[in-house]
Amino acid sequence: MDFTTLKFEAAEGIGLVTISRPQALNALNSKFFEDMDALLTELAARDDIRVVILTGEGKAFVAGADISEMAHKTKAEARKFSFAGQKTFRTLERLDKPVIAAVNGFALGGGCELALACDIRIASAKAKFGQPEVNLGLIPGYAGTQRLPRLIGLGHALHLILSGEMIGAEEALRLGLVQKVVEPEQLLPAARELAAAIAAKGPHAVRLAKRVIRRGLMMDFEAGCALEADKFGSLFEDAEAVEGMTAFLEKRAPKWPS
Ligand code: CO8
Repeated sequence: MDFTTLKFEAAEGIGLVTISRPQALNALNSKFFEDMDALLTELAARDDIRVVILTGEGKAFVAGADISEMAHKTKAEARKFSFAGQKTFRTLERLDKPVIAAVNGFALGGGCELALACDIRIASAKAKFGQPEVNLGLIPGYAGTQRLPRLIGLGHALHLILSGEMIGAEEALRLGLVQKVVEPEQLLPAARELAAAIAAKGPHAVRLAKRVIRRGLMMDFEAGCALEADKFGSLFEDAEAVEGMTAFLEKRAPKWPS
């Protein structure tokens, strides 16, 4: 597929998506959402891809929504733009394969929100995070107000969103906004290593674990536990779990059924 704002390659079960508009610090414009929607449709259909890595080209992961495109919108257009972006990020979040954000630089505004919609975030020591919308007289519009407090807690989310403060990778790690910080040259190797480790696990189990965690978070505790028990049980009709447990008992590595 041919994209203007994205580069995409796939090998050994891992899809690497690079947001590529470095002249504008990968700011998210309408074309990005068009490209991303098409890529997500392809990723959902690709059984050969088990894990996806998302990163940015140049010195930014994504420096936010494209302010030059956003500045002249009417109320109705801005609302539509916000909904459309939320829908794309929700599709990304619901993708039936884990997505690792490899945050190489600025992850601001919509860029931080994009990282939040991924499943796991690894940051370069040079990465910077923030929700600077209040500096522009705005609030987050791609569900940052909803995902950030769920990830790092109410107090830290209010602090970041109300102050617009930019924080470094180590502080993001301390807050639980990212799961790991590595030297810049180690970012893609570390993301690939994690992706390969996940890709080597039982594919059905990985898909279900993500689904149960994500759906469970939207439910009350009892309903989430019921969902877990139901999916746990369903795995026992699955050749994959039979192979996984048999391999353990036979002291050998599992060979997952295709
Ligand atoms: N939109 C458009 N262009 C951008 C953006 C952006 N978000 N960020 C950077 N650029 C452009 C700059 O204008 C500049 O272009 P040019 O070379 O043509 O002047 C180029 O990228 C390089 O940027 P800088 O020269 O500013 O680079 P610096 O290293 O000096 O600064 C910063 C880097 C600190 C990241 C700085 O560029 C900056 O502050 N950028 C804006 C960050 C920001 O405010 N982001 C939040 C945007 S609002 C948002 O994301 C809301 C999301 C919800 C939308 C909901 C739909 C309605």
